[in-house]
Amino acid sequence: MKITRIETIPYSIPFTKPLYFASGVVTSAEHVLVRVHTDEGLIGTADAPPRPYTYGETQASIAAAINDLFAPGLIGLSPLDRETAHAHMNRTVGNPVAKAAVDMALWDLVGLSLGVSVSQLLGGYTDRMRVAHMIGFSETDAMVADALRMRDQHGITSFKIKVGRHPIELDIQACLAVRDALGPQAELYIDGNRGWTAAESLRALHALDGVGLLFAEELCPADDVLGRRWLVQHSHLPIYADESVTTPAEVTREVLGGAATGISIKTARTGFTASQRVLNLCQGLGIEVVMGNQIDGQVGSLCTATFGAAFKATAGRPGELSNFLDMSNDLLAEPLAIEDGVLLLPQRPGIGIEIDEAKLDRYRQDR
Ligand code: MUC
Ligand code: MG
Repeated sequence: MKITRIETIPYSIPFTKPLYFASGVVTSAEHVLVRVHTDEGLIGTADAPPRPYTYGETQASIAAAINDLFAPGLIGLSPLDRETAHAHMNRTVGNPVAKAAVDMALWDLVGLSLGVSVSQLLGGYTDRMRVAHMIGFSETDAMVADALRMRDQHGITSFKIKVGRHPIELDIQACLAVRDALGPQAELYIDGNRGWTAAESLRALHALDGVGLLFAEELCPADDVLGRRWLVQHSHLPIYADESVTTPAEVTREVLGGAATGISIKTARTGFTASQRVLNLCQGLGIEVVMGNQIDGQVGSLCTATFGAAFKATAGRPGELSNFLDMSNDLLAEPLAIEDGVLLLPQRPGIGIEIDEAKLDRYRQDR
């Protein structure tokens, strides 16, 4: 089987409830659907969500990187030639989301051609993941209402609260209120998206002492090299790295530099191949991981769950899989569902992505 062409389809689906966080806001899913076509008629599919405030990529740059830089070297390869495909793509620096989407679409093709689910190919640990929901910035009452809605409608009991605002008391008040509303059983952790200095972060962690947080994610910028190290040394909570760890090398740098004690794995930026390397690295180093979310729609969330369910270490704690619930529509023919706090993987070959062509036609921006 040979790759014959790659389609990059920009689309836009509005969110019903925008997500606000310290580094930006997402009001509509302006993503790129990536389809890798083959001479046997099989099509590998994945999604690329541009996050300019995190990786510098845009919808247009993702399409250009794939069409102009990657496709010429990928056409003619077999989907099994993944290492060759990566060697070619890695001649271009950066562009993690564009590379990840191609990688996942190739894995999709491998699964489709074998008639096996990619999750089973990767590790096959389980067919489901518990779900953690991300609570974006809002008035405290609205943040509490969001948590209660997710608990009552979807059985979710694990929550990541966005922090990183000024004054820090805004976030402290919100965290206290969410804990108060959900009770002691709920799992809570925070994510600062680099919004605070190291000193502000430590002050907030002390003030949040009674909230019973599990860990804190990316509180200050990756460039605050010594500040991050100081925070890890002084924090009583594990400090997870997210947007500072877009490659296995960056994971090594952050962890060995003493700047992080846990890692968020996002398939949207490391696909399946590099996510596996990140996971193996973390297991070798003896540090914990969480399956993060790049504010994915259903296609991206299915990719996250595909990887997360494949391994004991990633399936062991709830993955961030619920952002799509706040979108007005999506592209899957068979929508994902979260019930009793669990997302079940579809039992289909490949990643299991079946695009509803009518929906794609409605939301695509290139026609
Ligand atoms: C997260 O975990 O940070 C927000 C920005 C981004 O790049 O990812 C999301 C969620
Ligand atoms: Mg994060």
